[in-house]
Amino acid sequence: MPTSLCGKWELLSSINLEGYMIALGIGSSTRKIALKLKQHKLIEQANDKYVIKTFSTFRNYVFSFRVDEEFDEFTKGLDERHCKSVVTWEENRMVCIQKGEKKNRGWAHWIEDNKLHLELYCEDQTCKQVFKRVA
Ligand code: VL7
Repeated sequence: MPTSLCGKWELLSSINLEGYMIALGIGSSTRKIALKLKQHKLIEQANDKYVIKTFSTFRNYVFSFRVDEEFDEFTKGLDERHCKSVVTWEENRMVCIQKGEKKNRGWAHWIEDNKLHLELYCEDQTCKQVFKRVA
């Protein structure tokens, strides 16, 4: 079994969130706010169902899925697009492909050095985030 991603996480660092948001077509005023946010994540699992909640003082983003089952994702409060998304495990990485209007879109989560890592990618841009565990 892969290391559990479940729990509460607090953002430590982001690299190239700006480039990722530009690739998604996010306007400059929203980008400016988003860059300053302290994000938290809550990852929960019940049987084969996962819920990933990303919180901030500005907006929250919550979605749920079953591994290996395609689902309709609407990125409400983010770029507001519809995707056909599917999450799979690749070794110890939880990998999502988000099929839709944007090419080469998806993300991957994994644990390394007790931290939660997230790579978000869209077109030719990759954003890398690291989260630390909080009680
Ligand atoms: C990823 C960047 C930037 C629009 C608002 C910013 C609000 C807090 O989807 C996410 O995580 C998933 C991967 O899909 C799994 O953990 C949340 C949000 C970070 C998106 C786009 C800026 C507008 C940020 C919700």
